[in-house]
Amino acid sequence: MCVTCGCGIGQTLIGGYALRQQRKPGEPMRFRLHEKDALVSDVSASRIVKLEQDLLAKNNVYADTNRRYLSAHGIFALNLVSSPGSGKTTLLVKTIAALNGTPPLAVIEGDQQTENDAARIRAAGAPAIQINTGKGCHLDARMVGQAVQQLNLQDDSLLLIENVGNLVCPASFDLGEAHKVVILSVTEGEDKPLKYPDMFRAADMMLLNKCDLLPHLTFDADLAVEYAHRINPKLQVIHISATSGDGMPEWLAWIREGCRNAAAAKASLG
Ligand SMILES: Nc1nc2c(ncn2[C@@H]2O[C@H](COP(=O)(O)OP(=O)(O)OP(=O)(O)O)[C@@H](O)[C@H]2O)c(=O)[nH]1
Ligand SMILES: [Mg+2]
Repeated sequence: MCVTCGCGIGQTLIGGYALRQQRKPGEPMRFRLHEKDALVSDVSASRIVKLEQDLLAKNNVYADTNRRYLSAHGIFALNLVSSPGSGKTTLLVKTIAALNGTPPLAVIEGDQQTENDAARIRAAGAPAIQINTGKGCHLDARMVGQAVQQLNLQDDSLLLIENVGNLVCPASFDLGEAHKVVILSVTEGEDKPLKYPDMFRAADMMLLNKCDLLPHLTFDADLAVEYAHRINPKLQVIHISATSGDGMPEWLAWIREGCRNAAAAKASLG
């Protein structure tokens, strides 16, 4: 269970397979937050904080394992996070076409339901695995670790992870990625960094997407960037349009540099 929001992971499917359970059959779930669950009624606020810390600590162990695996294989991994519909999959499809196989890449798709996005990625020519989180609202490091095993990634490659569309919970979960990339589209309003600061604090890169629509909107791009920098002064920003291609060269250059660095770090390990 996600104690941040109370969502469940019981229905998670990774490439159509159920997420392996850690508890023994018959053993109760350790965390219950819904009111109907008996365990929750006398859970104190401090206990909930403790449960949340335990959950994130456990996630961090899996994330560290993922990170060690990825760095040992020179794989540059990005975790794309945003509201639903900001253009993550469209950007990935355009990125796959533009990179044209160099470096080799694979995609992990996260959604509550449907294989739609994985199908879009496969149609664009890249291997993809879909994680359906059921009632869950974010990917966690254990899910990603299992998906990585199924994907059979190449050394010195790129791994692109599209998280579940949600500007809240994915901020808290390290997946072992090199960077979180937050996508904010210009139809969402300038104030999103102020309203959802955790996500903009956790990210290293912000893609301000759908900039082709700016002439038709009252969206103030400078103000959105100012708000984002108020939350995270180090946040890099690229103005981009997945449909027109504006900003894509800068985005691709950033990816290629990350891949080069990941491969060089692997080589230096011997
Ligand atoms: N005008 C414009 N539309 C875009 C752009 N990028 C994506 N879209 C549109 O935005 C809609 C949502 O795009 P998706 O790529 O499915 O967004 P997503 O973030 O992957 O959505 P979820 O996976 O559901 O969270 C689609 O209709 C896209 O065509 C863009 O740069 N400009
Ligand atoms: Mg998508």
